[in-house]
Amino acid sequence: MNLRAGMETFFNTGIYGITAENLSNGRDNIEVVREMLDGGIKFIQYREKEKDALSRYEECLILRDMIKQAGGIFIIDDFIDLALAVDADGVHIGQSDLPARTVRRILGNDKIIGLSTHNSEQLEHANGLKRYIDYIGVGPIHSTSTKPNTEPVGLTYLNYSIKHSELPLVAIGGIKEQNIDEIIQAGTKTIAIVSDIVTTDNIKEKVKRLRGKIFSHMFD
Ligand code: TZP
Ligand code: MG
Repeated sequence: MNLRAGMETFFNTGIYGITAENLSNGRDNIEVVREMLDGGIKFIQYREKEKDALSRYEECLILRDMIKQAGGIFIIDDFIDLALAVDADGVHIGQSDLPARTVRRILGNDKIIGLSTHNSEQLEHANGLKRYIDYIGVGPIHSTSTKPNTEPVGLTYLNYSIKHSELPLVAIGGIKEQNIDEIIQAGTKTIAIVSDIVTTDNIKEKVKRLRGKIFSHMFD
């Protein structure tokens, strides 16, 4: 299957899981991702800004095999070289990273590229980059200590992006089991959650409950 063309099937299955070992209550990323996969998450992003390159590489080799075996998709935040080195399925980039077109040139045509957006101008720009990118991030919806010093964009921008995005989108930022309903009701099909998942004792059950909420809305 062509990964980019088939991405939406995976993408629209609810929860987009993201690692944060420093929030994982002593568990390593391998253990946390295992639980995420067991709970049914198909899209996993490796986000580790503080570790050294070798630790990231060794960990991602293991994660790549685990995620592949579970039939999931493995995205790396920020590090294009790492994504190529471990043959991940794609990368997620921000507004201050290399231009999407350049990242596409480096990665070739088969890898998935996601781009964070924070306002309507960036969304319009992302629509113009459709040839190069595969999905956009929309957020932070609410302020969050997982990514401090960023302005929340609220439901206003989420609603705007649902209406105007020509690409699949994932909502992110301060989304938790207690406030996920409004995000689902806005029409979001894919929701990224970091702290509310990785800090939880029973990640597998948490993920199942979160996915259940999205699915039950789909069949309302
Ligand atoms: N980008 C925008 S908000 C965010 C990222 C990576 C962090 C979201 O973390 P949490 O804990 O789900 O609020
Ligand atoms: Mg980034």
